[in-house]
Amino acid sequence: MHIQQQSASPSADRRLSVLARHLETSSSVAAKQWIMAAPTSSGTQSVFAHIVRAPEDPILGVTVAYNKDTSPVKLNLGVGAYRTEEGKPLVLNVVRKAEQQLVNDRSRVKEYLSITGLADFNKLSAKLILGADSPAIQENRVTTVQCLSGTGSLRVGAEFLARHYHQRTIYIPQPTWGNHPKIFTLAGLSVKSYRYYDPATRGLHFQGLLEDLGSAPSGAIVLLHACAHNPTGVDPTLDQWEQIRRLMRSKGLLPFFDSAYQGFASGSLDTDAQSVRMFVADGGEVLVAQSYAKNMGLYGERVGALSIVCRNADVASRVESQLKLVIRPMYSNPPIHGASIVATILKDRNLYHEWTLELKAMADRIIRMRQQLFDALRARGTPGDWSHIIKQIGMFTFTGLNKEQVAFMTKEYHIYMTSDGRISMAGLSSRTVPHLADAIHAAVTGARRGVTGY
Ligand code: PLA
Repeated sequence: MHIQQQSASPSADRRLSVLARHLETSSSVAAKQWIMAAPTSSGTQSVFAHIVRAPEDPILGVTVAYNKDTSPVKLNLGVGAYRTEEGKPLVLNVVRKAEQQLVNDRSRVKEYLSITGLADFNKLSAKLILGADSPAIQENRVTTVQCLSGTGSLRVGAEFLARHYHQRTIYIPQPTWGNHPKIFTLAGLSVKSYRYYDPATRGLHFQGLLEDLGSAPSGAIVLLHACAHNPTGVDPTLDQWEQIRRLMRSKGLLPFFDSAYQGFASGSLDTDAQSVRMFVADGGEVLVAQSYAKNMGLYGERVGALSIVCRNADVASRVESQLKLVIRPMYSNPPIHGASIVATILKDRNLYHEWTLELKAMADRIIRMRQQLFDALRARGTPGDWSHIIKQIGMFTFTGLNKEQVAFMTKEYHIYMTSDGRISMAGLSSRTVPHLADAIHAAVTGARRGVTGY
């Protein structure tokens, strides 16, 4: 109706007929079908009839498949989401307490936040990642905006860079989190990769990394995982970080840190922020995307922050003014609830302390799962060196299992994981380790399934 009304105007008619002529002269059948299905025709076919079904997301699609499986022994080790020993999602006690405080406070209202989000949350988030005594914060040269978790923070940072930074190429590690290339490409950056993981050693391809960054064009952006590299679980040592920093600064490469697991790798918030702090300490410019999905268990609340550390306060405030122009047409302003939970916890000494204990308990449970899985494979005499399971860090083990072996484990054992052989250690428990070890053993030895359930 709306379109018919529009086409009543002579100029709209002209545009439509030009378009129709253009399509008619092209030999494409699809184009002719498009005309047939135009809203002015009386046909009953959907205007979306040409749309092809998209594949499921490689990570989130694993959960879709898992949900359809009716087996009582099914196990979801796909998405990185923390589970308790009982296999249940966990809401931190400290989060419950903060939420209770928020609910009890009748003075709280539901007004819009500003475009940049909750001011307290932003200040406290910058302190959390850069350190309470960070000179960059004291000198007011950090601008922080509240964003929609880690993904949203990466996207806002990428949109800003595509619009305002002179070099539009970003280097991402090979491999990396599957959403990185999509986020950066859609923001308008050109994505290249640098060598990161060496399947032969199941460790860092440090030489390759230095060579690739060494030959990147001056000023290029480099995506770095602050800690707990996803999917490999392989992080540079502090000494290697220092070499990466020197190389990047000497070539004027711009670091963009993705910090999705602060506190989850080592159990310490400060230890896991060392890589970022090293780059900020040299006075150079840095972007950091933070997520509270994992370390505060706020997955669905979508709480995160983007900080841009600039050379001086004046640049930082101009950068912030432009970040607002990026955010406003995307989602106007961020949601209030999750950021209020985080701010409540971060600004209260007792709640903060309680949080660090709960975080450490989650990290420790993941580390225990590594040891148990390693021991279980050793006990079964599973061929291969599985020491990478205990050497890798963070939420995931990059097992080295191939696509066929993963498909076998899903079909025969109802174990769901991403096809690159990544397993979420946080989804395991002492109860399910034997089942997983049986499945890996069978996949590796090519044996048929002999065990039922666990
Ligand atoms: N960056 C990295 C390196 C991640 O692994 C993830 C999440 C994010 C950013 C984004 O998280 P957020 O937007 O929820 O804050 N990766 C998960 C989930 C845990 C996912 O794929 O969305 C994963 O299973 O890899």
